[in-house]
Amino acid sequence: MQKKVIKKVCLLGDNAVGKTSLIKKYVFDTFDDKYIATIGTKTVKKELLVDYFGKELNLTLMIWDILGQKEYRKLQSMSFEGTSGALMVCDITRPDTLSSLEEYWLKALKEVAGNVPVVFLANKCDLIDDTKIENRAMMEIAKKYDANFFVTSAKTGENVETAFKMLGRKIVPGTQDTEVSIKPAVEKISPAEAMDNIVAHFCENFHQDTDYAMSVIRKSCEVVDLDIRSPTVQTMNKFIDRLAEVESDVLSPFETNKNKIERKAFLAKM
Ligand code: G3D
Ligand code: MG
Repeated sequence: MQKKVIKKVCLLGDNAVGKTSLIKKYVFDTFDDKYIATIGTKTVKKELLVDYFGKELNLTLMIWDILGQKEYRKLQSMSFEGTSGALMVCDITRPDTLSSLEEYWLKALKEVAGNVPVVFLANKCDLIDDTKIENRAMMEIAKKYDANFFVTSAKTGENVETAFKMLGRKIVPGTQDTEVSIKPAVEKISPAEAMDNIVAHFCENFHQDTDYAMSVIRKSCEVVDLDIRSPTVQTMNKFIDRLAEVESDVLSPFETNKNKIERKAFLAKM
């Protein structure tokens, strides 16, 4: 039987960089030359096939189109909840939209969703004469966040499908390039931050019901005698092992192990 997975992804970036247009092109294969104001958030579904251990995996992307105006921070944060990855979009004709990805969007995403894979897009590459962002600048930022970047055009369709597919591959365990962090590797985190990341990672992967996931967290803390106010490496290690035990009942051995490794990676950042 073909394995099926549903994942939520977001497109982030300043107003008018082309987020809505990219989604329209990818999902409906159309492009409007007129401005399509995004009101609130909208979700569209797209199924794709990704390679999973040499087999085809049916991945359904729930694609969230998010309002780019920075004043709408609360609405944006609500939309980031439970996202498995994001396309970070800038407009190749406006350099400020690239700096904004690092200064605003990546931070906002991480606050809510933790370390999730991202792919950078320099959109509107059909506007060759107005290009103001060099490939080198895109390469630098992508390298810093251990991610890929693509030059795209929602108008011509260039690299649009490739970019979405790449994100799909990154968010599915067992496919290439899954070990991606949106945090620069050099940055250190506190034990509390590590714990926060571990808990968020568990909630995101274990169960759609956060309350239920949190009850498992509380119980697991008790079992391994972990004091949430002063977690130590030893207790957090035991805690992660305990979470893996719980997860092994519902997830495959591969996914259980992958989650365990990703959670232990947070400890390594301390
Ligand atoms: P947003 O959802 O990020 O806010 P939109 O952006 O998708 O609404 O696009 C904003 C404007 O950029 C629209 O044009 C849209 O047609 C244009 N656009 C989006 N992607 C591309 C692209 O790849 N190439 C070109 N040439 N234009 C693009 P207007 O003119 O209405 O502002
Ligand atoms: Mg829009």
